[in-house]
Amino acid sequence: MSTPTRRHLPRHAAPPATAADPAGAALDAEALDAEALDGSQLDEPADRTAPAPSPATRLTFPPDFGWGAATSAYQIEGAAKDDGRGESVWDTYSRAPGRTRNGDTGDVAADHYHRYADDLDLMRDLGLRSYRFSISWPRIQPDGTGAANQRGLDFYRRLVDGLHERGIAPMATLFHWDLPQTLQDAGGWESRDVAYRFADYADIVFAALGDRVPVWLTVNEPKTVVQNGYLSGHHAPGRQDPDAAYLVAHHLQLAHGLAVRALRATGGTGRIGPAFNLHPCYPADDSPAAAEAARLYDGYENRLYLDSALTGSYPADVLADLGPDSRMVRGIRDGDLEIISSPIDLLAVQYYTPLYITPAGGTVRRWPTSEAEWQQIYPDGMYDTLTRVTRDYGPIPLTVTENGLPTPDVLTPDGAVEDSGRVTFLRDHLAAAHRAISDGVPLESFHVWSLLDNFEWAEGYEQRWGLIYVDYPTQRRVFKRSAHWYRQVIADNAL
Ligand code: IFM
Repeated sequence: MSTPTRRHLPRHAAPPATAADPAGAALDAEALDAEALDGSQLDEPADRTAPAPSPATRLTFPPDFGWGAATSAYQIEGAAKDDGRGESVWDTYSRAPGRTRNGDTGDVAADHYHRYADDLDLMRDLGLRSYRFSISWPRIQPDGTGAANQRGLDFYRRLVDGLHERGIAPMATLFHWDLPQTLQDAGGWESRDVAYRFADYADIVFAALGDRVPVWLTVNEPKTVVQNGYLSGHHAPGRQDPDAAYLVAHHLQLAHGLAVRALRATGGTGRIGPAFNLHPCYPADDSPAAAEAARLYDGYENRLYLDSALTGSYPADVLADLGPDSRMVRGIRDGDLEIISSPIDLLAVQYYTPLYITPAGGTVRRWPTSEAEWQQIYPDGMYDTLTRVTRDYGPIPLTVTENGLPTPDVLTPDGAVEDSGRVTFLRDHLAAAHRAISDGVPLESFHVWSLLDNFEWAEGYEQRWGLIYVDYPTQRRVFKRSAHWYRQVIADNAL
């Protein structure tokens, strides 16, 4: 490996308070020039008392726009030991002392596995047209290999059928981080073989559900696995090994490509693509050094994944920075990039925060953060991200599969949850998405993260990301103000 760069510096060793963004540790250390950091503004939308927009000023979305919400298996299902489910890396990680806030685990979560029928009714009441969920690999193959566990498949069949019965289009993610522990014990994503095991698992799922799921997503946020799982170590499997991290990136990309090919081999009509969390990387100042640093940062944050999947090559600057002796570069075999860049039908984009890169390659904050301190609230970043993808990679259909924030939600005695900060956030980000559509971005759907409050990984249950409040002791669900607002947006097809 070449001389360690900023991506390999020990800042990743400090556990940041983020679940999804690798720059969190650096943000902590370098936020001294931040402008407004307390986030209290989030519950004070600028136009709280403003009248609703008149029909003339409304932002109308394209007909058939896919209004949606998203979840993932480990974060909501619970039922950790039901119906033959095996252990995943997140069972292991969250049960280890000190890994998650308050020692929280996904053992029960929002108990969606048992309450899915009621949750489907809530989705219908919300007016959803699309529901993005993930399939738990250890429910389908408890040990990550071999015969399918029929009871696991049956659960997803019931879920998918229930969606169709309610007129909601299923969008299924194959991997949202819950790798079977047995495969982790065999090397996890550092092992090339696991990418092939993933393709076997995908085969099983396609055979069982391929006729009922119109859109498949392969790997959710490979970058988060790389950066949080293998650089900072505050996600499963809890490693801090930069050299391993980028080999993992390659194998996750390979797994994506193999799953695309597996779907094509079925001859089915389903569409498929990857789900990338993209962070616009802006220079923190006007200096050439900041521009150069932002360029490389963008390579690690975005182009590593976009270029390989969409153009069939890894970015040269990132490969040069990793160096010829890095495990990743040595791990790339002939033909891998052809597999990784197998033609896809759509690209899923997840946008949460911008990053501002200093000349030294660190990060600074420019905007208020949400309760997730890694998340700066910057709606224009949604516009920049969507238009950048279209500009740089062509008019591939896009779906936003995650966008949202945690807010300090409280259930009042009269049964209301006033999350006005979420309403403001979603309105502003949807307006930015609308502007991108107006400027030619082929965005076909938008999924709020998240449908329900859920297990926010290392943050446990403390952060609430849902449109729907979950009272964990009783598992009662309550529409937050944002859910009522979103229902109206969907009904109007307009902001
Ligand atoms: O909860 C996560 C999700 O699992 C992946 N994307 C980011 C969300 C918020 O951190």
